[in-house]
Parts: sequence; structure tokens; C-alpha cells
Amino acid sequence: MELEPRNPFASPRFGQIATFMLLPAVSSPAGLDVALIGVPYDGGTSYRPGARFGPRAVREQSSLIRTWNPVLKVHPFQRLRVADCGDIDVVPISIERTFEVITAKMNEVVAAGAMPLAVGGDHSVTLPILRSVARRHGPLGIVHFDAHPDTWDEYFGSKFFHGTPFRRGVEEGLIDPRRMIQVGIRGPLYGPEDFAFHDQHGIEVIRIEAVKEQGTAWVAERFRRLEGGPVYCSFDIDAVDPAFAPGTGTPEVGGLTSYEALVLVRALAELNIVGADVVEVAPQWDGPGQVTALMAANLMFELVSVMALRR
Ligand SMILES: [Mn+2]
Repeated sequence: MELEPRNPFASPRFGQIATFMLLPAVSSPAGLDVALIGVPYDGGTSYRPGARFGPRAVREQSSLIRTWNPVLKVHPFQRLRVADCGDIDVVPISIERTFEVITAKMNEVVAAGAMPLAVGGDHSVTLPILRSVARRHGPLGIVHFDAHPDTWDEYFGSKFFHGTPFRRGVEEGLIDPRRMIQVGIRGPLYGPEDFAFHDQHGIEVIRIEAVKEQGTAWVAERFRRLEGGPVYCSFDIDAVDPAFAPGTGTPEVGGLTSYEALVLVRALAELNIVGADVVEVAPQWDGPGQVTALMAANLMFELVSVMALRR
């Protein structure tokens, strides 16, 4: 399932847009190992909107991704059948109906035996994806890269938005919170009670200070306790410093460098990754060169590489 030679200038036919990493476009996940899927929904955003345009920006910026991962020493597109399954037909004016269509599509993906790798969309879309993946694998371990804990209870009187997916995931039994690690958390919060839920359920938080002071190798060592069982990786692009990834809805200064982000995703290689997402790319806020979408495209490549090595 590899396009060779891969010419980044090979324009798609009229009426089409580029595919993720120049991979084939397919209408069904049947026969795939990894299904790349756009989730163009940002109705769960509380501040700057725009992540609904993330998938198309990431597709465009992914066209220079080559096929060999020299660090992990893997040809992911030879090892796995990977293709672009297009975007989910979300309902921009209804989060409930959008969640239903996301779960329905992801149920198809997991029923076909494929691992989903979704591109958001805001972070609310992770919850309906977890509903499908957990239905197949049981309660999931989670590695969650983010500036924010996303475990709040509700906002504006709603239980569903991009600040609540992980609390809902624990409440619904989709996540094993004792096998959940958050990385990159920072920025002003409401108070220490923002982490009462973590303490109550045993969720581990690796704040950005720990990443910077202890180093990425130390963080990689923390991940090792998740070996064995199924693990889902959710990567909010705002985990990366806005100097490297400004195109997002709720930027927080003082984050991961682009290099640290790549190193930390590669550190998942010892884990049994069963699905992943990269969310919160909002191209309207992006910098020159669409660096945020480019960052997300490279994270996708590292995630597929890790999946190719899954234990
Ligand atoms: Mn988030």
C-alpha cells in the first residue's frame, strides 16, 4: 500500500484534496491495519474555533512525509496497510449527533480490525472514539499529551465540550484511570481542586516542569508501566509550545518543543498502541508555513511508526 515514487507535487485530480501522507484514499476500512480519518468538528470549542479545518490542513502539510522512520527503524507503510478513509460526516450544529456518527464510523473501523488514527477537530471528539475502541479492547490505558487536563466536569452547563472528554471517559468505564498518564500540563488553572479527580482516580500527571527538569528519557521510563495492556494515545497539539504550534484554540506558553514532542511519541514504541488521535489544529491561527499542521502531520507519522512496532 505504498505510493512509489512519492512525488509531493503530484496534484490530486480536480475535485479531490490531498490525502494524509500521500497514502491511498479508500471508502471502507476493510483490510486496513490503520485507518486515517479526519474529524472536522469544532463545536466543542470554548474559545477560538477553527479546528474543523484541521484535517484538510494536515493533509496538505503531510505531503512531504517520506516512508522510512530512521529513528525507530521501521517502514510503517510496508509493515502496515494504512490509508486515508476521508472525513467523518459530522453535524456542525449538534455535538450529540456528531458523537453518534463518530462512534458509528469508528465502530466500523474497529470491527474491520483496523486501528483508528484520527485527526481533529477539537478534543471533544476523543470521547466518541474511545467509546468504540474501548468496546473492542476494554478499559484503555491512555497517554494524553496536552496543556490542559481536560477532566473538568462541565462548562456553560454542558457535560460535553473539549474540556471534559477524559472525565467522561473515566465515568463511562472507557478508561482505566490507573493506567492514564497526562504529559505537558501547564498554564493558569482554577485551583488545586482541578486535580481532585486525578487524585481520586489515580491519574498520573507529568507537568511540563517535570518534562523539562527530568528530561524526556525520564518521561519515557514513566510510560513503561503501561506496557502490556491496550493503550490509546491522544495528542492535543497545544501540548506543543505556541512558538512551534500557534495554530490552536487555547494556546499556553511554555510547552514542549517540536523535537521533544517527536521524542515523546517515539517513546510509546514499547506500548501496545491500539488507536490514536491528533486534535486541536486550527489552521486560521497558524503561523507562516502552516507549522502547526506540519507538526501534526509529523506526529501522525510517528504514531503510525509506533503502531507498526506495537507489542
Ligand atoms: Mn485538550
